[in-house]
Amino acid sequence: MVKSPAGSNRLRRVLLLAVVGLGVAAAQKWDPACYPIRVPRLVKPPRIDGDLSEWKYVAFTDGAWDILRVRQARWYDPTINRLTDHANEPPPEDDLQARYYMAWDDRHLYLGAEVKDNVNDVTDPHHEPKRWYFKDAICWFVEAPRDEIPEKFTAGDHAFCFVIDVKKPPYGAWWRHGLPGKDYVEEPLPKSAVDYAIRMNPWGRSKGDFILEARVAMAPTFGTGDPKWHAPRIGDVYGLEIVHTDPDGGDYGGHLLIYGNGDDDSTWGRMILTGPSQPIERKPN
Ligand SMILES: [Ca+2]
Ligand SMILES: [Ca+2]
Ligand SMILES: [Ca+2]
Ligand SMILES: [Ca+2]
Repeated sequence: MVKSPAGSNRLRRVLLLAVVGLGVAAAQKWDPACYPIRVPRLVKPPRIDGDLSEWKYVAFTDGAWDILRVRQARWYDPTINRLTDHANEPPPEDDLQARYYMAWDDRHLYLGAEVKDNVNDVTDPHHEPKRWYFKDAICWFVEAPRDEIPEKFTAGDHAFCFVIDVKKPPYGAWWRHGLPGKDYVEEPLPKSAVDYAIRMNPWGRSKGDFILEARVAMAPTFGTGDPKWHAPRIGDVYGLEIVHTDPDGGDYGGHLLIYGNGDDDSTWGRMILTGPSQPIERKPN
């Protein structure tokens, strides 16, 4: 079939727009290699008591996150990164804002968060132990070690999820992970492998605010997954995504996804275990 000149011009325009569109999409694609997450080794193990002050200044953090900052991130997808509106909501930055901290030593991964939240919500009308994402929770998704293969909770993928419930129910520290030959294993983190503390309203500002301080033993968790995992050493590369859920009275509610796009571990950030870091130095003037 011979196309008319008008038809072929139209076709050229459509093709050109498609190519430009693909170019924009490619330019905006999230490349975890562009944002290395350097997690320092701690010289002195912290006390797990809901106060991060003894280690937060020598840990990894990249400052405060809220939906406005996440919206500018390359991995942002409005269908999964969201806040909810149940009327009478505060401004978006007061609905959920958090600083996350991470560090490691020979045995443990240390996880911390300082969070401003308007409502503490840990009730779920259809509760199941594995439904941390229907409650206020922070979950660190870690692939240990990182590889370039897209996988969803196969052996080597781990999610350490903390429900912000001061009653610390049996599902309060949850472990979604993969075992060789078995994906999406859901179970509580073994008590012997985890220690955590939650302090509510630490700044006298909002009853929804909290500090979470946790440590997870690596050998009994990472050691069950990818056979390539070994005891942590400086230079090891893991995958990392943080998922922070915030229903605030709704059902499936707010989600901040940091450093990744969901369960596909090839979208997770590149986390590098480094040697100890020094606190920020402040000059006399
Ligand atoms: Ca502490
Ligand atoms: Ca909130
Ligand atoms: Ca992978
Ligand atoms: Ca909340």
